[in-house]
Amino acid sequence: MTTYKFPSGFSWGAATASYQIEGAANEGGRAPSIWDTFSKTPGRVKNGDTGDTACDSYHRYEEDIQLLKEMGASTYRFSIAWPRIYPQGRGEVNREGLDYYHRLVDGLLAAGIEPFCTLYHWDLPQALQDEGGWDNRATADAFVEFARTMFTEFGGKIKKWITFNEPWCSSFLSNYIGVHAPGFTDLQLAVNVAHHTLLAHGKTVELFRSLNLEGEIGIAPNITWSVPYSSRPEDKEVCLRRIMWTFDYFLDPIFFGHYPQNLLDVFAKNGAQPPVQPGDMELIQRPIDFIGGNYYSASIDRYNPDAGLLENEEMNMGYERTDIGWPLDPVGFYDSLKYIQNKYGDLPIYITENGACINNGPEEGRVHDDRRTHYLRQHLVSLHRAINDGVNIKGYMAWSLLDNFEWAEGYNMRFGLVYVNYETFERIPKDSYYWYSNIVKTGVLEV
Ligand code: JSK
Repeated sequence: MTTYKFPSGFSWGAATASYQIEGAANEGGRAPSIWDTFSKTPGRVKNGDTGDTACDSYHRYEEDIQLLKEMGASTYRFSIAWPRIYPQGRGEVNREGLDYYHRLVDGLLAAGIEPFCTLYHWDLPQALQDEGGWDNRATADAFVEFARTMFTEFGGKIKKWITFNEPWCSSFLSNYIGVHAPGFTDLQLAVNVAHHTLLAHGKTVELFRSLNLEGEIGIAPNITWSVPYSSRPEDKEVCLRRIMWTFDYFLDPIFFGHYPQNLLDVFAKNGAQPPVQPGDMELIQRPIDFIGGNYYSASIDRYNPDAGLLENEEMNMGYERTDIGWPLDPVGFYDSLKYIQNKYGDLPIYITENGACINNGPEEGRVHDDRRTHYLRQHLVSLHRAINDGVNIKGYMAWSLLDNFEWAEGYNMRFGLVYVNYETFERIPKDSYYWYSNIVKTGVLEV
C-alpha cells in the first residue's frame, strides 16, 4: 500500500455545465441556444436526445448542492447559460436568469463551497448564431457585455472565472469536424471562430482587470496528449501538432502573442488563415491568472499523409477504454502537466475536468462503477506525481458531479459520480462518489 498525501489547501470539486444539467429549456425567460437547435435537428444527437429536461437542475439545484456538501467538495465548477441572461444574446437583460444563478451561488456559499464559474460552455444564444455566430466579430463584443453583466452582478461572490471551456471543441469540433453545434464543416469558418473566441477572451480579461474585481480569471482548453508511435521525426511532428491543436493553439496567443507556426502552416496548406486585425494579438495577450485544463485520454499516433488534416493516424494499441471508447492513459496526464509547466511556466493550474464514461446503472439501489474508481485512482496518482514534481496545480474538478447530456452522444454516455434517472430525476451516488469523497475529505489517496 502506498499513501499519497495532497497539499493542504488543495481544492477538490466536481464540474458540470448549464445545457448538460439544467433542463427547463423553456422556463425562466430562457430562449434557445445553438444546442437546442442542433439537438432538435434529426441525426445530430444519438437517440434524438435534447437538453430540454436534462437533470432538471434548474429546479433541483439545492439537492445538487447537498450532494457536493456531503461529498466534502470545496469547489463546484458550473456554467452560465448565456440565453438565460440575454435571451437574444444582447440587449435586454433577463432578471429571472440572474436570479437563478444568485440562488445557486448563494446556496453554494452557504454550504461552504467556492463557486467556480464558466462563462461560455457552448450554449451560444441562437439569435446570435442567426447573425453568423462566432464567425461574426460582433459576437465577441456581445460576449463581453454578457461578461460585464456577470462581473458586476456577481463580483465579490464569484471569485473564480473561466472565459471559455474547451475552445477547440467550440471552434474546430463544431465548425470543421461538424460533430458539435452548429455542425459545419468549413476549416476557414472554424479558424475564424477560434480567433473571435480568443478575441472575446482577451477583451473579457481586460474588462475584468478594469473593474478591479477580487478574484482570478483563466481559460480551460482541452489537453490532448499524443505519443509518437516510432522515433521517426515525422511521427514526433504529428504528435506535437495534435497536442498543440487543442491546447497551444489557444494558449500561445495568450502567452506569446502569436499562433503556433506549425498549425498556421497546416491551415495555410488548406487555404485557411486567422482573420487577425491590428491590435487583436495584443488584446488576446492580456495576462491570465491560471490555466485550466480538461484531460481525458491520450493517443499514440504516426505520420500518415492520408490521415486527414494533421496527417496523424491514431494507432489502436489495444489499451483499456472507457465506455465512450477513449483509451485510458494516466501517464499521459502526468506528461501533459509537465509539458504545460515546461512551456508556460509556473502560473497556477486547475484541472477543470477529468473523468470517465462508465455506463453502469443501479442494481438494488447501488451503482457499482468500479471502472470509474479505477480510472480516477490512476489519474489522481498521476496528478500527485505532477504536484510532487513541482507542477503548480491548485485544484482538481471531477467530470462530472452528475450523469448528464453528453452532447452528440446524448444521455447514454454517463460520466457522473452520481447516477441520474432521467424519468424521475432521482439521484443515486455511485460507489465512486463515496470513494472520491474519502479523498476529498482526507486529502489522502491510498493505492
Ligand atoms: C467531454 C472531443 C466538456 C464537458 C464534457 C467529443 C470530445 C469531447 C467531449 C472530441 C470529439 C468528441 C469526436 C471526433 C471525429 C470524427 C466534455 N468536455 N468532451 N470533451 N471533449 N467523427 N465523426 N463522426 O461533457 O462538457 O471528437 O469525431
